[in-house]
Amino acid sequence: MPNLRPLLYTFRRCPYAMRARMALYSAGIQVDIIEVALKEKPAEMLALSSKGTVPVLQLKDGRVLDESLAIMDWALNKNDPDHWLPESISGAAAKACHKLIAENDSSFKQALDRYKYPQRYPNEDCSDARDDGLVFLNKLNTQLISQPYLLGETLSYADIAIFPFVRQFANVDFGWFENSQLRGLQIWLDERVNSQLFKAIMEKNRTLLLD
Ligand SMILES: N[C@@H](CCC(=O)N[C@@H](CS)C(=O)NCC(=O)O)C(=O)O
Repeated sequence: MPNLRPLLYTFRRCPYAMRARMALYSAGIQVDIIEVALKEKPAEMLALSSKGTVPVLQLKDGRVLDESLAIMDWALNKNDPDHWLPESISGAAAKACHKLIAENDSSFKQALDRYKYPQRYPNEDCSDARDDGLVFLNKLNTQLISQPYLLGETLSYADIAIFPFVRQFANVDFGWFENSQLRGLQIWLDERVNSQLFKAIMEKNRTLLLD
């Protein structure tokens, strides 16, 4: 039987799932939510996407999106009331956006994992992980000193896709982050984390993203 609404498999604290939930929320797309225990993934989710990562979105027509950026793109291409899609700014902004997210999702995420969970890498020396991550944070901070958002004067796809990862990094040792020289980044992160949008998508015990 077809779903009445798209079905989102998510994990509340996963930064990839957060970016997907924010885009769905902004687009005003109602979805049914299944909160997944990563240690015990539902067979139904694995049947849709065998790679076993969240988020996974099953559309009403049965199509499956199992990459967070694909979910963001799908939602915002349906409805982008706040003009998050970088293409709505300029071609150059779109290029800068995708480059920044690619760096976030590769080298920064690698540093984040080693900083946050060094025990998962028993054969690696993770003592430089924070400094490795700082390279990306410094880059973001430089941009955020001269402008309020990563791509300029307005909140965009890049801010939404990246800040959940910066939040995780900052929370590993928040005292260190607060005392760092990353002033632009601190203000930006604080605003994002305290936004109504973020609070809404982090609410517990939701069965639906929007009612
Ligand atoms: N490239 C994927 C990555 C998603 C991902 O790695 N999610 C993590 C949770 S934050 C996950 O599901 N990991 C599988 C596991 O821990 O078993 C995306 O953008 O959606």
